[in-house]
Amino acid sequence: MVKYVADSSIDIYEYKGENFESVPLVIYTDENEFLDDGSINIKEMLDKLEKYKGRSYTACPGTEKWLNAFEGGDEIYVVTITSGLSGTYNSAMVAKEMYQKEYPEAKIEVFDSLSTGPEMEMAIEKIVELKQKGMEFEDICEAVKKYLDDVHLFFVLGSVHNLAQNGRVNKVVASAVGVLGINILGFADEAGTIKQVGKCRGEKKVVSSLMSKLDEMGYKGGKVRICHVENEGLALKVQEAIKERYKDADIEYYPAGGLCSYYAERGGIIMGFE
Ligand code: X90
Repeated sequence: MVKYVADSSIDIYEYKGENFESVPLVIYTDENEFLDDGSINIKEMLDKLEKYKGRSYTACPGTEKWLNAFEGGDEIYVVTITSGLSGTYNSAMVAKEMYQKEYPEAKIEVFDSLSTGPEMEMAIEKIVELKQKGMEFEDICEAVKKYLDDVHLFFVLGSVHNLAQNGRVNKVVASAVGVLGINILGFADEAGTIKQVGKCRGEKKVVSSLMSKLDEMGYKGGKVRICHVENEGLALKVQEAIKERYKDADIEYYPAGGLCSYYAERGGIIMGFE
């Protein structure tokens, strides 16, 4: 059986009736635990976190959660959040070894997205597409690695409080924390860590800065996937701005899942593009 597996930073919990499984990360405060299995009420979680004065943190899935998701599969494609910011990839790799000890015939590939959210979703789309074309396991693996080199990730965040609290952004970025109304524009760099590329205030500026960054990165009308944290308005504006220049561009947006909502925080958007 073919299985498509990703950790929950992918933002989706099912994929077009395919044999897809999302493996949950967990978001913690000392009072609450949010298992990112699609059941989190995002608005409630964000409200609670905003009021909460103590520390909050996240944890990657343990190997047993991966093994559960692999169970029954003999051709398994796994996409994880960047190994540069999370132990998720490592734990998936350990699970892969354990699974293959038990089922030596099973084929498993774990792709380190060096990214998160929409870029992972785009990888799953690509894998399913190639599989449906009848491509072989090894060829799919090679093609998807190449594809991930050509997909990039941008994000716009109104706050990096949770990223900073958990040591996932450097001091320069963190120094902008708490400056109200300022948005941080950044991207996933080659090492799969967070690079800030600018700051801006106001939606108009955000959209125009994003557009010029897209140009700089060589965007030419390819596929775009956007997840937003309670900010459908901004996602729509970005879509419109891109469609003005590339009217046939394949663009979709959707609400972020638990993990990305926690780190991107209310108002944030994350965008993957070819
Ligand atoms: O607990 C864990 O192992 C999970 C840690 C995840 C930390 C980073 C999540 C970032 C989510 C922020 C904007 C996009 C970042 C680009 C990544 C290279 C979203």
